[in-house]
Amino acid sequence: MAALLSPSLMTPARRFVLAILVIVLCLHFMLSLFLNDYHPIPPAINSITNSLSLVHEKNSTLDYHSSHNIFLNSTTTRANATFVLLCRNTDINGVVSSIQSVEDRFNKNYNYPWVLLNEEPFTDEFKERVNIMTRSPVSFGLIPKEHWFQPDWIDEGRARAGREKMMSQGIIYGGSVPYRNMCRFNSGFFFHHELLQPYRYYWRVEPDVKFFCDIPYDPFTYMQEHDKIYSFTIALVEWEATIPTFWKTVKEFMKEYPQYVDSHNAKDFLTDNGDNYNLCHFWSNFEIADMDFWRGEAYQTFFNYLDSKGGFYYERWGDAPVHSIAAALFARRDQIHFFRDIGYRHESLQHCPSGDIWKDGRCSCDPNDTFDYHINSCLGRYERLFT
Ligand SMILES: Nc1nc2c(ncn2[C@@H]2O[C@H](COP(=O)(O)OP(=O)(O)OP(=O)(O)O)[C@@H](O)[C@H]2O)c(=O)[nH]1
Ligand SMILES: [Mg+2]
Repeated sequence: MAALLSPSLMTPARRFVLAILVIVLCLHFMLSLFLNDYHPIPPAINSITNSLSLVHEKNSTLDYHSSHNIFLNSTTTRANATFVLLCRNTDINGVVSSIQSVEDRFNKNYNYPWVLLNEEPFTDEFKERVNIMTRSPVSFGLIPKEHWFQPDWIDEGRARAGREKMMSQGIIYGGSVPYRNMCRFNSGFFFHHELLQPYRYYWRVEPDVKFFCDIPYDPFTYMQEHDKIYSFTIALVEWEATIPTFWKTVKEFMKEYPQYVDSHNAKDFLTDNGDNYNLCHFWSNFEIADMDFWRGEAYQTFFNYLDSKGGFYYERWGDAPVHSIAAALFARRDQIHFFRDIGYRHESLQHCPSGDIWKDGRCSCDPNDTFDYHINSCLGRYERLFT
């Protein structure tokens, strides 16, 4: 530089280049002093460098799974997985709030896609409000009529009598046909939707749910690497009046198809004396699970058997006991997983971790406010399967 500036070497051309350089430098200095949003590097180049550093960061991160004291290199191997959210256009505020919670605590670092499903077309306004919440791809799907509405072979007179009886018992959603459509769809059809065909694992999200803690590893790859097929955060007892003939039907199924019942099953989670149903189930508004299990022969035969009895409409069979009983009977007990480190709330129950998990996860919930060992919780029963 000193040689360049030496007067003997200062030709007019060099003086011109030097003057331009000084002007550019002064301009840059003044702009960065006075303009807050001044970017010397164009944003497009910035975003390329950012994503390069993100890739680098992701590949070099070893994730700590605190509830199991293990390290997982989960970001280098991504799972074939997606979020699934069933909702109506009117659910938009709750949908946006749930997506924000998932993105902030987990998915902003992983960018798993979202699939939203509805039996009516989503409006443009709905789509716009969802799209701005995430950098991940979002697909909006319409549910085929035959996967949603009450089938013609259901005896509507009998179904109406069932609804009226439940209304008189004060059962929540007891008189609702849409609620029954939803339970049947979540039990037997969502994983057949064309938008879900490319995927194996899903994470179910509902409007207005909250994730309390950072999730600094990939639960999908955790499921895959540990051969899990179903996972939960809250386990509880079902309202018996919604499923009066359900367990009887399950027992008939087991008698007719004993080949589907796994020899290392979790039946002890469901029954106290080997015969009764204790009403325990996993709360299915949160699920991370393997759709290949639902698509497999055992579950398909089970769902068709249940459906043929009409209990989704004559009673009010929920997808939670249906999924839970299938996972507990047709899989090995060690293929079900409790995500102790995922702090989660769906009104009006929550699971809040405690101790180091709570601290490391920067959980925003009160660790004393957790359903885990409440009188109506079935977590203790689940844990006893492994002791
Ligand atoms: N598209 C659509 N989605 C529905 C309908 N009914 C329920 N859902 C969705 O199905 C899921 C379960 O329904 P919820 O109403 O939350 O049922 P719940 O969790 O048993 O009861 P809540 O205590 O009301 O949350 C949610 O994701 C809802 O958005 C419906 O008629 N159409
Ligand atoms: Mg709900």
